[in-house]
Amino acid sequence: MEAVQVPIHRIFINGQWVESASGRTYEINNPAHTDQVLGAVQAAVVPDAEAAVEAAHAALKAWAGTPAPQRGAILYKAFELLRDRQDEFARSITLEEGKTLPDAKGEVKRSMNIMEYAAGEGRRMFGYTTPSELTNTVAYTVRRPLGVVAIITPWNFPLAIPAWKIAPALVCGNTLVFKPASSTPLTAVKLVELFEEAGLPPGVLNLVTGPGASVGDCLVNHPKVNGISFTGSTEIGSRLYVQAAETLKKVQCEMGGKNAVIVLADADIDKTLRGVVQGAFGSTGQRCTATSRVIVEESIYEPFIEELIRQTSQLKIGDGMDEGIDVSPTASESQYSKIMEYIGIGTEEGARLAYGGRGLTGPEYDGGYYVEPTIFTDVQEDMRIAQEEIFGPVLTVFKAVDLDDAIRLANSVKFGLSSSIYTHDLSKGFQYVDQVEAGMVHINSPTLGGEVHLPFGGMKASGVGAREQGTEAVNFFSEVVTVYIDYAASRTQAKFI
Ligand code: UN1
Repeated sequence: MEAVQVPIHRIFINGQWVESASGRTYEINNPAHTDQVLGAVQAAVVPDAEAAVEAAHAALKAWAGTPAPQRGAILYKAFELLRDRQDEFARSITLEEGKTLPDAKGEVKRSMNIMEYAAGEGRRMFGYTTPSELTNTVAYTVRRPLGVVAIITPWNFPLAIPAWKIAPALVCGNTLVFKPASSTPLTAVKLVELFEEAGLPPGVLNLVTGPGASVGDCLVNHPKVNGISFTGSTEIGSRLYVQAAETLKKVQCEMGGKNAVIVLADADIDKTLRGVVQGAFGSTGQRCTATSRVIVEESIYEPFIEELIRQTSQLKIGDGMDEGIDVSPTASESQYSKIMEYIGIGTEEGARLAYGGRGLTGPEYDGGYYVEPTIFTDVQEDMRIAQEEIFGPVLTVFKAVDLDDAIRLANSVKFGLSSSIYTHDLSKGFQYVDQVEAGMVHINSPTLGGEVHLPFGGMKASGVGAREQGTEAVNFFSEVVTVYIDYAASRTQAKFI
């Protein structure tokens, strides 16, 4: 076959698109058709990361000194550009990540919301004033940027997660080094181009692409990096947290989940099933808020499972670019292998494979990383498939005696990201809200997603540091400075203790 020329993208340092010091590039493939090469990007190395940090450091003073409403205006321009190019961005996401086009469009819309919201924060960079206990004294707080911040993002939301970190970080006056996941850098390149076009000054946002470890280590250890916002696995996040402590960086890690839906006997079963099926198999289960456990009250267990299997069997599996697809391929070969390995583990552990479980082959599927939506029943809470994050279309089902038992099961994992209950019993719903160990709690809606003006994140092994999005993001990306002014200059020594 004739070699097709693919675009080779550069990294972005100090306002210039440059080649990596490594002199190496690598190719990105479409997970639905692995022989389709979408483009090539630089395999950045430590000197690139160092140059990016230096550029960010040099740009910091001027950007931090730019009034926040002006910083917000640049974000608003970037929002408008994204609004104009929604379809192009959605296609880019589907091509490199594999999610369905409607999901990708949703991700773009969410990213627009984030940028629009963060732009407005430029006019709401509030501190507060309060009476001092001393005479002739004014006391108030102001916000300052953290400084140089490293933004490290995963492959499953190539646009939205970068957007929800970068936009608030920029409006708070930080300068950034952005390191996207090695398998989804193409949408990241587009996002950085968008900010460049919106008028961001050189050095404020720098991009390094490529496989992680050494570049990531450089950013995490670098003395000129003041903060890190990371989304990814609990394993990498906890290592990063330890490492960053050495230089006392501010850290925000958004990590894994093992999110449960509790279904009580009084729930509207039809709506519940739609929420569970969407939560478990939408986006091919590759999101940290995906539903991976469903805990069903005993009295409705059998009919619920029967209907769950029936609805799952109707899902249409295929290339995310095609119309009417519910479940698209997993994002990469390593994802595919990991998910298939867990399906094997579940079977060996003695859970019952009630539906699915196969990697799909055949003319429609060859050349893509397709896994069938999979349901395990008779799952014991100490099994690995009940405890570990699989990050794929695999749902484990549990039976609970009553609400207390269901909450106990929901809390029986190390994670605490998102959770949901389906019930019309107000009292039970509120007991659940009080007791469930999760950072995001839903009643009668799926475990997925969130609104951009509300905090996003989890407890236990799902997150450390401040929540993302909403006003919490501004709290993470800024330092609060407390100011006392003795305007009569009347005191010779401090009066408060
Ligand atoms: C969502 O559920 O809509 O990596 C967003 C993840 C999460 C984001 C999920 N940080 O899947």
